[in-house]
Amino acid sequence: MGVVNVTPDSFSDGGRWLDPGAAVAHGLELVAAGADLLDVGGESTRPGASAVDAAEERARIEPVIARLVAEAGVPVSVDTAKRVVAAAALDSGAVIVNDVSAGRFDPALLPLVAERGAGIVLMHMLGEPRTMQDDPRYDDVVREVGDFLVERADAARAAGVADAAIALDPGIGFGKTTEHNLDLLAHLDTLVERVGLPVVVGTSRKRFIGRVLSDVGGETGEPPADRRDDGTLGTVVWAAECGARVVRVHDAHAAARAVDLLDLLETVEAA
Ligand code: PMM
Repeated sequence: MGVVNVTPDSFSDGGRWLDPGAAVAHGLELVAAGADLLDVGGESTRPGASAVDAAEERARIEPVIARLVAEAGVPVSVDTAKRVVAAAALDSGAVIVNDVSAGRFDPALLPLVAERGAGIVLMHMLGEPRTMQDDPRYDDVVREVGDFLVERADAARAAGVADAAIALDPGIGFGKTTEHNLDLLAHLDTLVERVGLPVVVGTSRKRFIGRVLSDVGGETGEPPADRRDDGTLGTVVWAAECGARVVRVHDAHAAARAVDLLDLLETVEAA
């Protein structure tokens, strides 16, 4: 899943693709590089980000989604927690709603997904973006994130969403310390097995990778977001090996090749 952020303030690439033409060109590049799916977002969910008004979010994403649906040749998802924005994106041809709130912020979102027969990604977040990094705490992060995902999948089913339309995401970096993120990734295979639905993992360029690289990579200080693709690649291969079905990345070229090689090795191993 290649990331197309049409925002001025995303932590990883804010402002780079705010112009619709630039966003579309970037989406097409991601597909040429190997992305099988594009995720278009018009609101930053970075820690402390302020909410964007639905009209502004729609204005950012609608033209980009419409053109990518026409030109990219891969399914398009919309990264939003708002029903009106999701509805507009589905009208523009998106087929999946990627909701970082897992249907908690807008109670009308899951019924919309059911009614339209769309796919849904339900992601774990502790609280909300504004405050989620204020001292997040868990007794057992792997168990609690798993409990949450199982509960939200049940909520989607209760709203009428088919099982085949649901994917779950542990929400790396959303209300988690570096240790929580590492714990979730280290036990991702357990989580994948427990939830029994396809799992999406988004580690790309996140802060914990900068932290880890500054400790082990011989870096002086934390590398900024655009110098975390090497560390990201390690987590992409790890997630795929643990059974994640989708990895959400900014650098599709390296991720697609790494996953292809992993698939090949698994085929040889099984032969
Ligand atoms: N991360 C971000 C935004 N949306 N959606 C899902 N399902 N999983 C994620 O990990 C995720 C997401 C934040 O990253 P960005 O600002 O680079 O888009």
